[in-house]
Amino acid sequence: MKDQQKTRYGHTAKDIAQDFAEHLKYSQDADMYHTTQEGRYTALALTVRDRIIHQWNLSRKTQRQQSAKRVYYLSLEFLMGRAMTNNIINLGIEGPVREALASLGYTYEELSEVEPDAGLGNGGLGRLAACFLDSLATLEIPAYGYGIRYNYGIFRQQIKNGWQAEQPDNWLRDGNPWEVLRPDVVYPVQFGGEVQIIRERGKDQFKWIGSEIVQGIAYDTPIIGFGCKTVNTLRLWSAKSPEEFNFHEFNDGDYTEAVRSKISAENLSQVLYPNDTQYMGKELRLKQQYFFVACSLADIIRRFKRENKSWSMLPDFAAIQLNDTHPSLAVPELMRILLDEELLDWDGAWDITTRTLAYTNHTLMPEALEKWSLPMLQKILPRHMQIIYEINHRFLQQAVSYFPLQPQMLGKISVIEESNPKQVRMANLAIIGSHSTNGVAALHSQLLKKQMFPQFNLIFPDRFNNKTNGITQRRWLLASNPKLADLIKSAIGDAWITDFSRISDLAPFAEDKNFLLDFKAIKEENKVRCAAFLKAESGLIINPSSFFDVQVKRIHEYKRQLLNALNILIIYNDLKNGGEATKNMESTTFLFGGKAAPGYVNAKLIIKLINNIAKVINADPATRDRLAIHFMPNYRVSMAEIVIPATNLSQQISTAGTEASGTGNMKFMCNGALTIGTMDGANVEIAEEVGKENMFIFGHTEEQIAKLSHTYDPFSTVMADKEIKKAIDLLFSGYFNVNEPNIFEPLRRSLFEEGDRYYHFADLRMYSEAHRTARELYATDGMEWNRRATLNVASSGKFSSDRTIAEYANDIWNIKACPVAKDT
Ligand code: DL6
Repeated sequence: MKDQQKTRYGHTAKDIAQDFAEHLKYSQDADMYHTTQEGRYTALALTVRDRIIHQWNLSRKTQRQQSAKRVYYLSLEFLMGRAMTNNIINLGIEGPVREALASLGYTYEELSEVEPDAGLGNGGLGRLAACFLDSLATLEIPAYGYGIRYNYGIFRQQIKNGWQAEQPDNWLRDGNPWEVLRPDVVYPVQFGGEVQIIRERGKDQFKWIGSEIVQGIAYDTPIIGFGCKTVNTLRLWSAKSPEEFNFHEFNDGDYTEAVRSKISAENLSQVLYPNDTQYMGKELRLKQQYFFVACSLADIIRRFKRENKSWSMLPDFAAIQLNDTHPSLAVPELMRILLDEELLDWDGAWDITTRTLAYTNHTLMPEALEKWSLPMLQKILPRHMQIIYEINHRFLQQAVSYFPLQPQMLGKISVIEESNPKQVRMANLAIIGSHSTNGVAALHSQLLKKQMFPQFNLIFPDRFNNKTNGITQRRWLLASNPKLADLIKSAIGDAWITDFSRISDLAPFAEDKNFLLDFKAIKEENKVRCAAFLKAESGLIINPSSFFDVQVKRIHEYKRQLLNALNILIIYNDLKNGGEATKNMESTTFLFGGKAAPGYVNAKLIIKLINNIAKVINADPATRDRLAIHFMPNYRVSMAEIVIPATNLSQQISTAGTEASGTGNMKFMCNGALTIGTMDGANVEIAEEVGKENMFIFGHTEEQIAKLSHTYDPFSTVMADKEIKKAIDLLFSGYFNVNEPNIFEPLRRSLFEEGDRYYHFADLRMYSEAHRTARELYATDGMEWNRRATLNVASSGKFSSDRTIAEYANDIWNIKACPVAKDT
């Protein structure tokens, strides 16, 4: 190895220190007068990146030389969080990096905290995509993530007078050392215009002539496998105007108009839409979807063409997974490429398309199902609309035989909804145009077949399958809870880092008193770390020795933060009355965190309600030492990494049948929190793994809710329970909003007049009792609490995204590992 290379490859502290100093000087031009923490962070990031680049190169070369099949994960969201710690851990250089920094007078922690989160996602769906990338690389599966390089990720949340205020997330302001611009990977994407019929190679062919062109340019981020040499790629598209200016307009003196069209093109990748469960029929969003689908497919096809194989072999080289319906324009786009550009016939093109694409559904909320106004889709993508009509026509012809006497069924499964204006149903298109539709937890996948898409399940019984979600134990345990990870390593070794089923070896330690004492001490240290973080970040004063009861996730009525708040009022009333239910309650801190979609009025009001309750209760001398409530502003991946390891009780309390899976529930479990939860989403499988006796399960099941829906009356339910009534009376008495009369009226209306869609009152009594059981166990038998917490960790093996990805690889993608050799 040449000397110059050696610094860049070397993994010793000396090599790293030398490279860091060089980057500080030559990449950052830092000297004694110009030196900032940002500069030092960037120098360290570049030093780490240097140690990735070569292996990245080699990974591409290996996969290419072996003509490997690749997975393409198309997702509008990748909620990556910070890269540095994860990369350092996956490269296995944490020790030398720490030593190198220490030798220069810096700490690893201070520099890693400078990195902004890459918040290119809303919540579970985007974070799942990020965990999947980590697992794909670790399992040595050749893979690309494809998405959009938003200039602004999910908004920064501030709390002003209790209300959520949204601030732009300018995460690229100081540059992004992890990404590499690929100016040679650029594709034109067209919109609008018209479809012409032209005669080509003796046939009439459709040709789409767009009226607007935008270019997609690639930015690549390396994704490093742990304990192997594979480095995969996250390729994000940025929109650029094809010309700097419209010179015609510029020369005519209309400078503003010339700049406007450039800006309009580049608007496409400006900002992530901040909604998770409510689709928005916005034209810009539709254009974003087509933009990233068109660039990604063009890139995939270019790579396939290098293989010089017949088109029918595309599914042997490419498996394209659609992360929700956001990329479902891939169906007509791949058809368009095969029909109009490659001149295949319909049947051949359709066979290739359906064998290449697969679709994951992530929601049971009907309002989250994407539908595009047909006239808008027609205007922006006229050729795609023709293809969608044809797909639908052929599908309905085939479907008619399944419903001989029920023509109304065809209306349900049609891609076109006959409303005014007509709508294009993207989930129907994704199911019809792919070979696999999966849900993300067993219950969810059952409900997809039974409730959401029963007719499709009848027609395509083999298409529906389940892939229970998972999370990467490397970020969510090894990196974020280093002390617990060390304790686990000292007990059972480190095989669990790449084979999480091995975490079950920990189970016997649940009976080992010394282990439990260490386990408890680590939780306490994590609580101290968390309290210090929240104080420094938001000025929150938290008692680190209190019981940490945490609900962190997007704010949504179905997730029932309101149920949690109502139970807090029951506790508060009981404490004030010296009641039995709180007699031996430990001092408890309820922590909430999560963002509300900016246009979601009730979700924003729930944040305000929590903050108002917190303000009043935290100031009440009668309860102050026993009960505290805090809303942690700006919940994000890097905050989760500190809060989750500190949690005692994890709140997973959605109405049964509403949460597709949840993944926070898994992160808490493997960090030794106990769960209070409903039989919803992946909670059901968590209960199967650890046993209900090691959780606090409550509430109606999905089937019970379905039955109850015919008779449920929130008003009489409340009236029948004195404690609940008292809590409700307090809530709507103005006690928490003395100077803000009636602000919570919309919540009252939704709970009573609008029928309490999420059954808060049906479950509140059971919830309150389950919570009391949890509190009492914690207060009276700490050892038993820690025993159960340890069993939770030991039972979390199923919830690794490595397991999920292995199942996708076997059952859907038919893909194998392609190991990359270590460079010599
Ligand atoms: O599959 C990841 C994640 C699930 O764990 C959550 O239960 C689910 O709510 C979330 N879905 C979304 C909604 N997106 N859409 N459409 O974020 O997916």
